Amino acid sequence: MTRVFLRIVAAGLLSVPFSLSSAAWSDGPIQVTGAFARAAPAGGVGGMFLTIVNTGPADRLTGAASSVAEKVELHESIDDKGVMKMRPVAGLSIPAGATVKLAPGGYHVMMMGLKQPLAAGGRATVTLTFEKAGQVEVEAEVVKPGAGAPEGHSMDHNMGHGMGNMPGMTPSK
Ligand SMILES: [Cu+2]
Repeated sequence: MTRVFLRIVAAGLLSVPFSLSSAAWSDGPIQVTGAFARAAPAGGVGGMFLTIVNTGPADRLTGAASSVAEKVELHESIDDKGVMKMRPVAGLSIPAGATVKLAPGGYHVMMMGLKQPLAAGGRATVTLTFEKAGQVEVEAEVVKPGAGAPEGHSMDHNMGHGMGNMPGMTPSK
């Protein structure tokens, strides 16, 4: 009796640090930080940007979904002879131990057919799907249209969709 009881207490104590140290988004090897989305009207499209930190084996981001949008796609912004365009990508590889940034001018999560406006100061939630890590929920802060990351995060560039010249743009891989 006593031994069993002690074992249960020990298990309880051991589980506490784990639950405390798990990040807000995921307790797996994939962590998402610095997520922000740009304000957009209902019916429109909204871009979301974030940083994926992979402490585990190589993985692949294969899709995204959100209750605030009809459809969510993974997009890549490309500079087509000086004109910024974007195109859907099937997935994004997340190498083992890598940090992958989805930032303005590069990859992003595109929320299409917004069911409600994304208002600056609000929040938007998407669920990312990874091949190995499964689903990771991300809550993003909504910033003004065309804005970069909220204060406290540093971003190299601050370009939106449909903007022309992007000197020194480096695709985020
Ligand atoms: Cu896009």
